[in-house]
Amino acid sequence: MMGTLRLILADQLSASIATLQGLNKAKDTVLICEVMEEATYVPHHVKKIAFLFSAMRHFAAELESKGVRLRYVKLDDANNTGGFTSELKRATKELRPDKIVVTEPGEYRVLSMMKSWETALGVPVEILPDTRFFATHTEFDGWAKNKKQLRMEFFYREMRKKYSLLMEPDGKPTGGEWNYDKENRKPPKAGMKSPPRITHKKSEITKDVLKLVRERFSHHFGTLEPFHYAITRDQAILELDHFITHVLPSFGDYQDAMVAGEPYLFHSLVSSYLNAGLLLPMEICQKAEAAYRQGHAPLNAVEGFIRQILGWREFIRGIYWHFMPDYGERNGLHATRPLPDFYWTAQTHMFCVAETVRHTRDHAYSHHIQRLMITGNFALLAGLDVKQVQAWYLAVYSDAYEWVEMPNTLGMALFGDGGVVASKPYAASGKYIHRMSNYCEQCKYDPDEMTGENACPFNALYWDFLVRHEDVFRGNQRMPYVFSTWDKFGQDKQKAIRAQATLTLQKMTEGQL
Ligand code: FAD
Ligand code: DLZ
Ligand code: SF4
Repeated sequence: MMGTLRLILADQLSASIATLQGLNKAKDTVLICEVMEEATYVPHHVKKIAFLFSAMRHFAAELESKGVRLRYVKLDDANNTGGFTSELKRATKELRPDKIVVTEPGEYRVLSMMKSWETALGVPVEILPDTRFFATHTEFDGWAKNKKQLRMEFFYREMRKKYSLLMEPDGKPTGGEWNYDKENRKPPKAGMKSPPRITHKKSEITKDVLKLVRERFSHHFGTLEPFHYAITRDQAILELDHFITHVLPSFGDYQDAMVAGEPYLFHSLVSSYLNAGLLLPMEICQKAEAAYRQGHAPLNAVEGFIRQILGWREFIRGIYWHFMPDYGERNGLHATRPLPDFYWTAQTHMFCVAETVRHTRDHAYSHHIQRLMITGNFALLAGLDVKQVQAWYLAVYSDAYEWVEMPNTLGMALFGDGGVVASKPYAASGKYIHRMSNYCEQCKYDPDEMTGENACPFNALYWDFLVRHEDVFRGNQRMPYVFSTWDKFGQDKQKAIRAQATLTLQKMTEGQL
């Protein structure tokens, strides 16, 4: 062969991916490979592996049906060498391409690998920008330059203007405000349920993949079946349209609510499809905006939803690439306590944590507030090791790749990046969880108790965390009343709270929490 070898990764399954631009069907070959190294660098949830392998196989089949020459390497192919570099080496030897083309990856680890290929393989390697995002690296770096603080809200406004999303002809934001977040914090109503979600008929490809994953990854975390994921772009679009019509109108109001037995509530579930490339960010935002313009969904819901994708998702990506590789080594609050087993087993009396881990285990999903204010908040308050916590988040969610997982975990949830992503820690006691969920009703612990056998562990841990890091937080302008409340407790109460926190951490270590 004398053409180009074009490598597509599992999170690059878009027809518009830069790798496929300028493809010569007569000469070029597209390489897609299922490799053990990627499936195990963290022990990914079985549903995540099944979703990606099935989506990869379907994407390859679509390309083939359009006459593209494909080299698809299955995980159990006899000659599979198990890694990107070794698979490229094998392909290069057999196909003798003039050059290799690839789109930049979503992880620094893989980018370093890519940068070594030209030397390792002796073939020119072209690494193209990932054009599926709203902001380029240069654009984000330019925005971030010379700013003392990077705030998502201001970056988001730039993106709104640039892409004319929810903007009026006079240059003002639709409705007059940029952000309707204060309307998006309603606690759940009694008996609240998520509208039913779409499931898809399983293809033979998916059945084969499920069998493979059952055989090869049964020791990984998670429940494989029932398996409801969309694995093609058409199926993902069906889910998106269903969300826009039936779920989006309530997305805003109950964005922060949590309900036992309801992993999805009014969330979109698009992250796995978006991050893998089955859906594109612009089409999602445009469909949401159209729902508002046609009177199907209120502005607080649509603005809130668009802000997640146009604002948060892009901001998070910008942060990752702007601060890597140094970012990955940060541990601003020196958090080093080992991750307790209940993050994997759900064996804890804390109902909120057990329920979030159960949702995660069964669906490779939990929604943002569960990730941030339950498992994330506990890890923050207990001072759990930042690397272990990040590895957990990277493994257990079907939408997790380091570019998006790391700033969310290290920066937003663990306040471990020195305050880049968050200007104050998302630390909360049982009171917040009690207000925003129905979890406490089913819990052994009492959210109103600070000390004693039945006290909610989050309560004493919350104060202990703040006091442990008093040097960092006492002067924080965004936490004016916190320390004055602590000061008013008086010495006896303060001592009792700290003793309770010590006991709680000891119980955690002993598996008794
Ligand atoms: P919705 O609530 O319906 O939101 C719509 C979309 O907005 C999401 O699909 C997502 O693409 C985007 N979005 C919303 N919030 C964020 C955010 N903070 N950062 C980036 N995009 C956002 N998201 C991931 O995609 N991958 C991860 O690995 C990931 N890890 C996280 C770890 C922690 C500790 C926390 C607190 C958040 C994490 N998030 C991650 C962000 C967010 O929780 C998920 O994007 C969201 O829960 C996905 O569900 P959904 O599609 O139903 O989202
Ligand atoms: C997450 C993942 C998994 C589980 N398996 C593969 C795979 O077999 N082949 C592949 O191309 N990509 C896989 N991925 C996604 C890669 O790890 C992903 O491209 C990086 O995480 C982002 O750079
Ligand atoms: Fe969680 Fe505390 Fe409520 Fe139990 S009482 S569910 S531990 S917040």
